[in-house]
Amino acid sequence: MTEVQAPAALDAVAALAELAPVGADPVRGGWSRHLLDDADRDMRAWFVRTAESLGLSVETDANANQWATWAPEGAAGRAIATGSHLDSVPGGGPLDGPLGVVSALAAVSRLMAEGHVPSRPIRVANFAEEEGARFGVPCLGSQLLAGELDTDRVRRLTDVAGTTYAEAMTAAGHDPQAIGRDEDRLSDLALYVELHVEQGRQLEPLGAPVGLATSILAHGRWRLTVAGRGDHAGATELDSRHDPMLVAAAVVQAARARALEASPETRSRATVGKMRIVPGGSNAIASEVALWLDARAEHDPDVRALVEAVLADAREAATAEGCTVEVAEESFSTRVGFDVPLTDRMAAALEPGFGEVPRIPTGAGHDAGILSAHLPAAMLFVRNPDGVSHSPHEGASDEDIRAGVDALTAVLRDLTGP
Ligand code: HGY
Ligand code: MN
Ligand code: MN
Ligand code: MN
Repeated sequence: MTEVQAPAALDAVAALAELAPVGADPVRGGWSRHLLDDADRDMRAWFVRTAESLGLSVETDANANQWATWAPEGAAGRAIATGSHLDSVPGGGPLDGPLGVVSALAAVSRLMAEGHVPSRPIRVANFAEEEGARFGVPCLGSQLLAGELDTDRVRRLTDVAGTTYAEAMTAAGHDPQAIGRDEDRLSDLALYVELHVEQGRQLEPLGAPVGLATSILAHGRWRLTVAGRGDHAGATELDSRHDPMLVAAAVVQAARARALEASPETRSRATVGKMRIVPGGSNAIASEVALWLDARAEHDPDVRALVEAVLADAREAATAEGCTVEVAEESFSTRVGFDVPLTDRMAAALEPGFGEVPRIPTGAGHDAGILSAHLPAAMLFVRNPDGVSHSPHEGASDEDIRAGVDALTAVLRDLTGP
């Protein structure tokens, strides 16, 4: 009788190199992979191909999240879930997202190769639109799955080209009417562990290749639309202008000033990283400016207070310039404290290989944060020597990437042990 051979274990560094051409952005630098665009579809196709080559069964749920399952004979009960996302911010780095998915597939393949028999199924997830770069709402796939969003509102979300979420889903062969809380899938999961590249520089000074997450700052996004009067840059006297760019500039300044005022106790931070100027001509006073405020702080009320302070400054600046401001909250994510018993268990599983693993907070949002309200969730971070993320310069050494896979393998082995 011939034995069925497990496929060779997947090497995470090689897999990331394979993904490098997908969505490489020649204009911004880095990578742009947004929900169901060509790059995202190529990433998704890679996920299916790679998972199937390892013998996993792949399905896409109603919210466009992908799942690859390893459920050999003997695996029973609720599944252990791991993974991350394959989409990116505009011009992002190579690891924010893909590292967690690639490492999860690599860890599963390692367990297969060593002949591990999991007591429970292991599911590897690729969550849709984690960055919210196309439709404005971060962790869109996991939030929909968890029933955190108004599905009518989601169907109407539009991208820059005016395509709605419903249209984009339909075009890609998904049924937009089927989105929303997925009770069966959610109740089938025992817990979720997400590996992610570190964002910020806490592990490097500690000399640690991996860390465990403690918490995520409360955070949200607000769109401010400032309307003024478009006019000629040369012919319009200064005292008769209603220039929304002046208001926008005041908002950018207020974001920094108000966050500084509230720091360091509240760990407040506020950023304007995206702006749309209409009509956007160098010799035209703008008629309208839309700008996006990203605000974060330790606790939910700190974020609310920060946003109110920035908005008060925005309204004052608008009045002074004879402009108007409209505000829309695009998303809000409450503060997350990760599951302590699960994190303790992971620390114990990592101890033999890694010693005492540092525990660090993060200011970045994650699908693990969304899921933590519904099931035990925890995170593993892989050292990022410069701490840079949401930038093409994000990185981790090959050695640390492989250490991350070792760590996730140890965790999954423990969680699915006899
Ligand atoms: O914006 C964020 O925190 C994220 O990386 N989704
Ligand atoms: Mn990110
Ligand atoms: Mn991420
Ligand atoms: Mn002219």
